Amino acid sequence: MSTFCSMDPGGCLQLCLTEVANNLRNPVLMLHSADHTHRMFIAEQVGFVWVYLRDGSRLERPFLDVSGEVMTTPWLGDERGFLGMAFHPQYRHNGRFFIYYSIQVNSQVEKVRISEMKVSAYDMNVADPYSERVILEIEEPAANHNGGQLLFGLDGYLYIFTGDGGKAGDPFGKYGNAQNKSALLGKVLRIDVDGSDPDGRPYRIPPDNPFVSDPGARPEVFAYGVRNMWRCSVDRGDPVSRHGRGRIFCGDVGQNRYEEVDIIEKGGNYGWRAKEGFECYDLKLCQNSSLNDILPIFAYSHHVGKSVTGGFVYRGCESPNLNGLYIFGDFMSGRIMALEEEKTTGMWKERPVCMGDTKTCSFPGLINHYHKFIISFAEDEAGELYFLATAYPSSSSPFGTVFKFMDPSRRAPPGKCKQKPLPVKVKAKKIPFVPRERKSTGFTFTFTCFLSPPLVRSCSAFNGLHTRRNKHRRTLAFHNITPFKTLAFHNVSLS
Ligand SMILES: [Ca+2]
Ligand SMILES: [Ca+2]
Repeated sequence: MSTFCSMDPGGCLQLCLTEVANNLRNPVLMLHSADHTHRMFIAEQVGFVWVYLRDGSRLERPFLDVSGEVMTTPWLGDERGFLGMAFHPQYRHNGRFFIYYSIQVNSQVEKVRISEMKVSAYDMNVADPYSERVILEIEEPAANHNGGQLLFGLDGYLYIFTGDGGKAGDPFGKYGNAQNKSALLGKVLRIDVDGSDPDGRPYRIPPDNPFVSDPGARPEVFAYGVRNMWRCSVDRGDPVSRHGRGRIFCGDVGQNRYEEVDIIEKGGNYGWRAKEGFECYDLKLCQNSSLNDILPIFAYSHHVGKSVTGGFVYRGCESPNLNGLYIFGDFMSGRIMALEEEKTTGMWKERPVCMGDTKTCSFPGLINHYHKFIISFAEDEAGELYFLATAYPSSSSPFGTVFKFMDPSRRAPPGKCKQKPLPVKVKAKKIPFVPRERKSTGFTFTFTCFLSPPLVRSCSAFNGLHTRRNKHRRTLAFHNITPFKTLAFHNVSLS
């Protein structure tokens, strides 16, 4: 505790923010390509990926446009769409990257598709639209819980995080998808995308996958008992001791009572639907002595938030006091949280964080407020931490903003965090970044819905845009809209 000086009387670690991108429609992820260009790639749920340069500008031409293939709707909390992307660890040399998105086949069957694509041979800021190679498709029995995380582990393998298929309580099959190792849903999958398989699969099974010799299991399964992991990340490790390097952290969205954070282990059973957080969900499965599940490193109740968004362990340079903290949030409550590891026991404890007050965040460019719906977290090539949030969670509403974390209590010495990015050859028009968030004033972005139960009739995101008096007006009444958890469809329009 003593290393943190910027504490308020309540004992929380005060953070400030800077706004780095805006006008985004449900930005689901932001990635760097690890090719020393320090570009950022931001994906919108509708199926666009945009390139952002170091100077903050965005290229007018998208890196990728698969909006014609992607299945999604503007409905609040629709969990279908463009959901995941990962650059190959050797992207700099081979230009390969992977995407994860929802599709609809014959206007009926819904699936998630994982594909490989390549960058254009002529423009480093554009994907080759004809390069798509489908790696895997999985049928989705319901519109929600479509997973969507892709990442490469330090082992060079591609990890795919699927949801349990959807509805509530993992109802499919005898005991649900998540505990069924012959189903690809409700899993962490691990595949080798370098080279094709003798059996004709477009990928290989890593020989040490945990269930390769289990005839009742799919060989792709790396871990199971997953409900709907939404955002996972690989820990870069402590910059000096390398402690923690390679660990994969995930937020697994809960059902009715608890949200959780997990560290993924090979062959691990993460408990769902036997357990939700530390508690039993399905009593019969939970009391089965063979369950042998891995408990979360942290869980919080629905009094705190209702849909976890997994984050990152901070390993950047600019805010040295954040090193080792796992920073994550909640989509529904807008809460940002942090966990700290007790090195001797390996236990994780919550470290209270809050937005700094106006004085703390008074430095030019800093703000201390953000949009409520936290969709994703991200890190840049240098390891600095960001989150993506929107004021209005519809894939057609451009109220998504990217915020960067800054710890005002201790900054790295001048010059220490200087980067030497490789040049980026730009062929498209650059659109300069124009911040929209106001300077810190204590004003918080508010989101109001006009409710005419049970349907939300109209919602208004207002930041001075407009307000309206209405006796049905309620602020932040979202009990029947639980995006990334249990889907409820509503007719919603911006008023
Ligand atoms: Ca689904
Ligand atoms: Ca669990």
